[in-house]
Amino acid sequence: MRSRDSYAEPYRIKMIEPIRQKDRQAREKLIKEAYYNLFNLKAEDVYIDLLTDSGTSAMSANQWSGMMIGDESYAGCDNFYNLRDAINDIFGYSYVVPTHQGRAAENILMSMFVDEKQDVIGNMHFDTTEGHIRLRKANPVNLVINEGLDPELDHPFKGNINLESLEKTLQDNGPERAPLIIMTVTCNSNGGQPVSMENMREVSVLAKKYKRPLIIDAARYAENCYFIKHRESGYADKSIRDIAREMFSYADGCTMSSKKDALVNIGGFLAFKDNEDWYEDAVQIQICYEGFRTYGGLAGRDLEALARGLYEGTEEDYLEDRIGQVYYLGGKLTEADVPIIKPVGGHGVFVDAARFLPHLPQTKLPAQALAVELYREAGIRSIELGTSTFGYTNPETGEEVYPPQELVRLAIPRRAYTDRHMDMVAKAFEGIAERKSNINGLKIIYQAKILRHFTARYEML
Ligand code: P70
Repeated sequence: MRSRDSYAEPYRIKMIEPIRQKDRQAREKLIKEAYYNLFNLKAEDVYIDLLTDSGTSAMSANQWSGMMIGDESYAGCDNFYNLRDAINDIFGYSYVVPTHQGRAAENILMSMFVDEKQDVIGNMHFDTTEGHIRLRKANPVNLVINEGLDPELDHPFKGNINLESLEKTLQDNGPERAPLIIMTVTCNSNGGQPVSMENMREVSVLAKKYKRPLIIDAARYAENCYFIKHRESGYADKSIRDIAREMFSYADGCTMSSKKDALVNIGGFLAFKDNEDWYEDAVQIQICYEGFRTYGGLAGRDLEALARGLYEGTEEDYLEDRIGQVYYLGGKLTEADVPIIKPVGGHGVFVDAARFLPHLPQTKLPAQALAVELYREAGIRSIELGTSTFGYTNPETGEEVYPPQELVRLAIPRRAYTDRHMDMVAKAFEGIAERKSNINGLKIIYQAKILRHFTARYEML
């Protein structure tokens, strides 16, 4: 990776959106009224919004001009064919099912393959994927390598799946128990950590041996390809596009939330390499939930922005600047002694709240407490990836199940903020560090049965 001070952003800014920081008193009031759930805040009350990198990117002039040639025909619009050609070109997949966003593609996929009591194996499913698996009364099984769960360990591919555990699970659970393998690239839940090409290749060997479909969750595939190029031997001289082509050749299909690496504000798709029967099955469900096969819940203009964004997302100078900015923030936080997951991932910096607030046990929701403090300190919005998001109450025993990590994710939107915004984030952490022993934690006072973190209410302890 080139040093960040040897180049500047490979774009200039033509349109801006004002943001303002409310004063501390106002922030205290607003977060209290939001029941300490950052999802409940109005965007205008947020100064720097690192809630998600999903759908928050700045589109290019090229994408905006594409929006003007949206063909809004119900059936067979031009833009669908442009999208299909782009996916065919970049991923090598022939059958494309557009959806309104990634989770809709997951819904179609799970409806096709997953039944009650089955195990859906993956490196580490993201929360919406887990939600869809649980909605079908099946179990998400995460088999990421042990190194992937050690926040302090520097390992180049912490998103890899443990191949021995994978083979054992496939052996023990016949196809009727474990219908599907999903590889999430990069692996969001443990810090935007990449999967190596070697690991993907070996997973595909096992998938073929045990005759299970292998599907890639491609939300951040381009960032994953960037890491392969820079960390895996034999790929330094290959283009991101060549690397992507190879990676997707190992799988049978993919789901994609296009709101990430395809640089659009809305959109997703499900694609299959060559299985026409799967495609026709998927279209049946798509028509019920999303729309006709050539638009799938998106306007023609959205399909066009997506087709163009897919190409832009694989450009080398864009990716270098994008990941360079994430590393810039990671470096600033490390200088400030804030414990973060190492190495820094592709789409954000993940702060280890358990180590930052060691006096708070998991029952006091340290990661949610830190996310709240970041808003109180500087109006910065982040997201908790800890007990609120991944813990749950076991419906059979009523017991609280705790996840292995307590993280606060600072997800960086693409092409939207400058390094000076990142400086402000690091400064906010310095402010919190000075008074962190006074942070007492939170408790949940309301929760939904599934994906509770979106709507939970909290009380300060
Ligand atoms: C995020 C968002 C979405 C996602 C993902 C992977 C690897 C599928 C999806 C679903 C979701 C989010 C979470 C909390 C707050 C805001 C947004 N990830 N697979 O930020 O895609 O959102 O398009 O339905 O990361 O990581 P979609």
